[in-house]
Amino acid sequence: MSPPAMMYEQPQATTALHTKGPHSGAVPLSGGPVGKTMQAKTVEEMHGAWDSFKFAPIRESQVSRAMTRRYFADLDHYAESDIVIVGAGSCGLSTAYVLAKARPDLKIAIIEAGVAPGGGAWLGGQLFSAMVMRKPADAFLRELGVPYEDEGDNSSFVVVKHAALFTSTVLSKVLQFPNVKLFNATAVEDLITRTDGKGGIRIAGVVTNWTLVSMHHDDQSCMDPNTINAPVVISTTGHDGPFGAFSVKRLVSMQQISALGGMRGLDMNVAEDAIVKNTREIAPGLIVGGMELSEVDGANRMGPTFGAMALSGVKAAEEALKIFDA
Ligand code: 48N
Repeated sequence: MSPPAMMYEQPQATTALHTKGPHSGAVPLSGGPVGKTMQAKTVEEMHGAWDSFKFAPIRESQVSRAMTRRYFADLDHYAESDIVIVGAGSCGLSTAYVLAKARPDLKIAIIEAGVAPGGGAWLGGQLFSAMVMRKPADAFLRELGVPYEDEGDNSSFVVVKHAALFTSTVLSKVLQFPNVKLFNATAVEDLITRTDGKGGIRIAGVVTNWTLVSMHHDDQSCMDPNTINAPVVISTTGHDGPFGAFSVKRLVSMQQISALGGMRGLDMNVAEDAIVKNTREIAPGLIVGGMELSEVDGANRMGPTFGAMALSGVKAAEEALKIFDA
């Protein structure tokens, strides 16, 4: 005979930050008696009480259900998104922040191939920690609340003491928006298209798969992908690399653009202005920003300065809103 199922009420949330999730609530527990749980409302109350410390009891299946219920509910919810952002690097995250703040009514899905979002923005350059942003990108840092050091009134740039401070701050803010879902460790491996009846196409969403699956299509049997429909896709997949410049490369292989311009040599002054100014809709329904743009436009690279990534994200968001407000 199985042990009596015991109802275990989840402890009431102790701060406003902890809200009951969509699938929380009393769940049956079976197995040993529910031990006395430390009723600590604050960390301070735990000091000196370790001898009697005990976590609230749990059943492993509760953990599994807490994760999978939410994940698959999100997959269902975002199967029809308003905007998909491909790539959660500094440009993609900046885009997501501006869009999610401006339009809380829009469903925004971010697809990031890496387990860790952030792209190349965890270090300032060549493993050095500090991140340089040229003015006026300091305005975006103030918008996010990222502290920085100004190199002086006549300086043309500011310095964030660690690149991870910028990236973790924008990532944290983006993840807190209720209308944003980050699907990381997930790759966009194709674009959904519709014909415009005149020999052209409109981008209408993305084709996704677990990144590990995308990387092993050649050595496993066919593993079909998933899809997300969206009228606007913003691609910020960075310059060339294993997954880089994904969408613009796909436009070439779909013969929608003849060839990539190919990223040019490093020229900070030329590169950053061009990337921000030219962030745009390069095919109906597809906006490209950040360093992916350098590959299609043949723009210069800027090296270890990130103001253009942030402001290209601001511009990409504005270009997307133009489409929605049209
Ligand atoms: O950081 P990146 O590579 O791209 P951006 O454009 O956000 O920022 C570029 C910036 O880091 C620089 O390169 C700096 C300024 N240096 C310039 C220079 O001159 O060297 O982020 C792109 C993200 C990454 O996290 C990738 O994992 C992801 O996009 N990604 C994808 N995610 C999903 N599906 C894909 N097909 C895909 N391809 C790339």
